[in-house]
Amino acid sequence: MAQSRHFETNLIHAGANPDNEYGALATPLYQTSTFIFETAEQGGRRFAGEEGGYIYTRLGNPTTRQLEERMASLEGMEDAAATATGMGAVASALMANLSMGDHLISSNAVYGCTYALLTEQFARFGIEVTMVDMSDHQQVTAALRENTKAIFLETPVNPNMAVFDLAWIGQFAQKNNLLSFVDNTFLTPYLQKPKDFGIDVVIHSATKYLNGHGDVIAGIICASKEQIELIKFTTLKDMGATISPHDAWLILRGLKTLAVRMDRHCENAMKIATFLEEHPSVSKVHYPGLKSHAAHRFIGKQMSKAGGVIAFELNADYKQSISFLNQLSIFKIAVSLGDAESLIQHPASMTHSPYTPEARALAGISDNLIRISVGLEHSQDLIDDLANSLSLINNS
Ligand code: LCS
Repeated sequence: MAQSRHFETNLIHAGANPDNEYGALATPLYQTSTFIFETAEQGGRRFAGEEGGYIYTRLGNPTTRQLEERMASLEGMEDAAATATGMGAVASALMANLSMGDHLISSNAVYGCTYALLTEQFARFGIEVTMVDMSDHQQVTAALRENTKAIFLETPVNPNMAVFDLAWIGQFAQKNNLLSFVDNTFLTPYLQKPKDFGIDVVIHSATKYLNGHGDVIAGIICASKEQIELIKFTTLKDMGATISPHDAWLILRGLKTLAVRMDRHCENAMKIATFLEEHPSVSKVHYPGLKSHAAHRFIGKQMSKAGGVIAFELNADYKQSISFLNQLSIFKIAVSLGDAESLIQHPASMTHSPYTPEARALAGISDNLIRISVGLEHSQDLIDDLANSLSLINNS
């Protein structure tokens, strides 16, 4: 039934309520590492998979389960697996499906630690990765090999807000029998549902908008029942990036306001992007909500709105860019995104420092690129803060 309800209702109600004999409105928090078996035989049956029921929180927990069912419903997928971190989600999902000798096609612009995982860690395990500009479909096609198993991307890209054509990528993957993975962290299922374009596995850093309050590190993977079972009973079980039930509980609380928060993030971001685009100290603004953005045509088709992250380039050298950050007062200099507080950071020296300078240049991450995560403060206060700091650039 929940499937036919609206997204905003599912944010609050989707997924079975864990045991709730007292009728608590909020999801009960099962802060327990293990579960008591009534008899030794019952323990054996649960381990053998002959009987349902919980065993040990690394393998499953009722509070976590509600988060998984809710997120699966929101992404329109059959099932989900919650993880300790977003990187735990990326690594568990990919490593459950790739083995030594397999080949992966990835976008050349991805979050810095994802880049390190794909280039440094995967190389140690004999998994080959080709990184391409995913807006160039010829490059994607040319990267295909006999041993290509999967394709991975973020859209919009962290940090430079490039957008890729999910319908084309979904079809390309299906035609070539590849498993497709999309990191949907920047938009959340409220603004973009990769499943609608035939994508197989959707990944999130739940640290960001899903939780939304800057107090949790977590991740989630949404996919078919079969795929989630594979991930849960291989990489997640044996490598152990399992979420804490307390973090799952906090994310369930944060999710209830996702739609209202995202609307405000998008509204504020649009005003700030417009302000930045008109400012003489800013040479380029990367925000798909702006008509000037190369992928503006995807708004209203692939993604309903452009989200709350903006990247921009200053007409300034490195020293001036750093001084611009240091002069801000409401914007906090911090990595991460998706919180109530507006955050600002310098990708080349912070989130994307695992890249070599050459790889950064290829991925379009210049040294004067600044990324902001627009928070929920009043937009005028944010614009005033930016205007004040920008006015000091030429004097620094
Ligand atoms: N995927 C994307 C798109 C991300 O932006 C991040 C983290 C991750 C995965 C990993 O998630 P985590 O393990 O941190 O929960 N992005 C960060 C960023 O841009 N600044 O700090 C972390």
